[in-house]
Amino acid sequence: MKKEKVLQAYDDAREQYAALGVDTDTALRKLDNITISLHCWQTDDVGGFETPDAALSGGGIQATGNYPGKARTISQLKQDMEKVMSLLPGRQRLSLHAIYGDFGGRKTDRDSITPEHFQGWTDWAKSQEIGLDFNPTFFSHPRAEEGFTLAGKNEKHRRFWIEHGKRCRRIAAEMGRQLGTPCVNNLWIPDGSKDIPVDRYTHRALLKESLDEIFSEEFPAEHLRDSLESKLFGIGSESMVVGSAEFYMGYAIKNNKLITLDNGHYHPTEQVGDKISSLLLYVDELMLHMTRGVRWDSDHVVIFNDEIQLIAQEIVRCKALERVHVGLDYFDASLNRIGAYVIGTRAAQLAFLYALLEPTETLREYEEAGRNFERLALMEVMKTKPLGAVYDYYCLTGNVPAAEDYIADIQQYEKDVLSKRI
Ligand code: RNT
Ligand code: ZN
Repeated sequence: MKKEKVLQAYDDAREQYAALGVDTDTALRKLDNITISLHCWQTDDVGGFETPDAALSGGGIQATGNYPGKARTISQLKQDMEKVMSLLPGRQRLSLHAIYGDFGGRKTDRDSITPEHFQGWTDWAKSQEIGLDFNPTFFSHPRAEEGFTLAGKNEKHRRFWIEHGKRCRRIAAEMGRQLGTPCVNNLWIPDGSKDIPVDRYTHRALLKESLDEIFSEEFPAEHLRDSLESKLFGIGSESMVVGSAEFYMGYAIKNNKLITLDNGHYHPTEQVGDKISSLLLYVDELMLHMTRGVRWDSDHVVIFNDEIQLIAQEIVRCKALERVHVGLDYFDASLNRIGAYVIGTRAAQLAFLYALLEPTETLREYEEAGRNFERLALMEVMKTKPLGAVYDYYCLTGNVPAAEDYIADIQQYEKDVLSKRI
């Protein structure tokens, strides 16, 4: 897009929003403070680097597709993330899973990982001037094959996973310490059962006990934040998931932990955006896993849809941007993976920009005066205001391609880099 065209369109957009009492420059300044945590696992379909040909397995989640070009080494993953970030305005972080360590070709089981296995990542993050987040990996492992980890009745396996959980917190805290920005360590376990269980209580009691033990070691909040991610069902855990919404909500409120809201983890008509104002009254901070479920928790690429709009709107309306860690979570192996990141991150940014460009005060006044027609009308009018022109200008000032221009960059990267990986 021509620079003059972008500037011209922005001038016009600024005027249109100003007429409604919305300052686009202020909105863009606020947007620029939102750091999006990019999940590393879209680069390689949640494979990780424990073994040369590791693949996602046995965790109640599934990546489908076989588009060529996935990252097969740590340096390929870094190269891909650098490409992604070069096409995004604003700031990002990287969220790593424990299986993405640098194990130097040596068999390193989950109960023996240490901060040294991630020092290369921390050094890289320093060089990129980005922060890191972390996730213990409780799936794709023989000790998870029975469908249970921290909530399982097999005591040997449970002890193994508790040790993994403890080590991950040490790794995350060390990343946060070295990088000077707290590392969110997000805990999700696949534990659950395919068919109707009769003893849900013991599994949940075991999970509580395991978490108490994992969290018994204290770390400064400037280094580490612990977050807990619930789920409704998974593949092979259709009848019961131990770590349900109620379970973690209770645990987090009682133990001062964060809640991760993954919008693929609820009933399809439930709106995660609606949960934010309630949770903010009881927990200090939230983490988001922005995703797109299609019929089930299918982890499609995030797009600018109603669901993520409401999530962003509610965070902005609650004035809670400082209390929410924004992250992405999807893994679609059927399209260019670099493109998947850029689409999804831009969609998340658009959702926040859309929320920041809302004439919230006017809408609130209508609401309090019972002017329901006016409230709905203005909300509808906002949908066709020139949001894209404001976002294009944001891209321009961030020195990244605006609008459709990034498509050609990704095609070129596919030609030069990704296609040579096969
Ligand atoms: C699974 C959870 C979890 C995973 C990642 C890979 O349903 O959403 O966040 O997607 O840990
Ligand atoms: Zn998730």
